[in-house]
Amino acid sequence: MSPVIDEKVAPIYQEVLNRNPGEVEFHQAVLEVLESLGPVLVKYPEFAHQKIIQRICEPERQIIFRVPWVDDQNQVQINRGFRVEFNSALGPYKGGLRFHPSVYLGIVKFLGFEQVFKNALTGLPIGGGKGGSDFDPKGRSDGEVMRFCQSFMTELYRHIGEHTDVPAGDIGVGGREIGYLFGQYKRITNRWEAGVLTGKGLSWGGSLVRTEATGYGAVFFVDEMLKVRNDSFEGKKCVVSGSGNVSIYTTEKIVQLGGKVVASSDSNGYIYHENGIDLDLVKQLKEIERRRISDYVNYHKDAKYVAGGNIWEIPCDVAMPSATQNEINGKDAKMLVENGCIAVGEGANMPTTPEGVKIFLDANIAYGPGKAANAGGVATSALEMQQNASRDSWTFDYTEERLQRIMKNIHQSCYETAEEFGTPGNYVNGANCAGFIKVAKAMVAMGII
Ligand code: NDP
Ligand code: 2IT
Repeated sequence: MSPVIDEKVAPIYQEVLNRNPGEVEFHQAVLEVLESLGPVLVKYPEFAHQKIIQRICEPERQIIFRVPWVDDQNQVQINRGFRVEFNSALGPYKGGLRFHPSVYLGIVKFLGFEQVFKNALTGLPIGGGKGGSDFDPKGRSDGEVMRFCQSFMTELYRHIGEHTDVPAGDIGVGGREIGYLFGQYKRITNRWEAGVLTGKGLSWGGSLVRTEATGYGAVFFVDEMLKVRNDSFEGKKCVVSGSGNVSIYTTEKIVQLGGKVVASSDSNGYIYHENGIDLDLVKQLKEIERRRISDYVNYHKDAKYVAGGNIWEIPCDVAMPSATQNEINGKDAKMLVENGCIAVGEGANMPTTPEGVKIFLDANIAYGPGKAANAGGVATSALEMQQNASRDSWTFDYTEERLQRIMKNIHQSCYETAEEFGTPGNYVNGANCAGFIKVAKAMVAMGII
């Protein structure tokens, strides 16, 4: 059954539209959550009296700042930096930084809003926030990226801290950027404060499994959904979009669980390799040499590259969108379902449009929304914070086991909550209601703040 917004909630959504004009991705993320909440207000009338939904939709703090830097041609460049500290009911603000030319307030707010519920679902003590910049790292030298990161942190440092706000990576922000950001924070504050950022290098406070965590976690989540249907990854043909951090480690774990990944992409096109993607090559091209996915076919003559192609045209059993928001539209979703796709697990944040979500739900396939399926990344960030706080570091196997247990628990809580509110099998409702209730109860306990 496709969702309809409850009459008590509809005016709240209207108010969000009025107060945040033009922020279409934020509107989309809010509507998706609000559509699930009608039955929650019936069970918890105090949430309405306390105006919890209205308060949750308004970020606690939004910071927008100038980021000036000098490029390799000695030209002054100016970017815009953002940090939206959305909700700290459950812990310090926690969420990634995105460096991509499309970044503006509406993107940062949609990501920050979703992060609040995602982080609640992990069961760990983290609030929600997100940040980033319209800086485009593509084609920039290491020196340019370093100078940009230093300028960005020269403003950001005053707003963050291990007990206040703990940023990490997202699109365009990986280990290299976290290193430059941490170095500048340390220099400005004269504090070696490991817990201020996550995704750090392994020799200076980072956690094993953080690099792999989002992809591995998303596959663990889909595996749980498949188990409910007495199925598994064994022998499944899978399509994983993107070729960045999330995509690479999603592919790695699918193969470990007996599946085959036949396609990979970037914003220019996709590659199709019937025999299964050569992941070592993708890692070399993307993680080390920072090249385009099109170069893959120079090394594998039996693979094909489709410039500007739509990866969702490829028939598959399991689809795992792992690139960006709204990468699967209604037409793509219809195609996937018609081609026999039985499960979709979102490694990316909000990769499916509302029309697409409706098609997946109506088709009754196993559909795991991003805020549940990709929570393994931020959960492992919280494990990194735990290790930092106790000045300890855990083994790979122990950390991965913790991640797998967290993903199992998230799946179970979404599954049971969907049932409790009368929509069995609907992980969208399950994730939205379970995450919301956890944050809402903490907000009620803390009074009107
Ligand atoms: P990366 O920067 O490592 O990789 C991003 C990948 O997605 C690249 O292949 C990129 O292609 C592609 N992509 C990015 N933007 C677009 C676009 N506008 N159109 C088409 N393709 C695009 O980022 P991550 O792998 O870290 O992030 C991928 C997704 O996962 C994002 O939605 C992110 O929010 C989400 N996520 C990430 C987590 C993490 O821990 N890193 C945790 C949870 C969710 P190109 O190189 O051509 O731009
Ligand atoms: O969207 C996400 O959950 C992330 N980009 C990871 C955030 C984090 O703090 O690890």
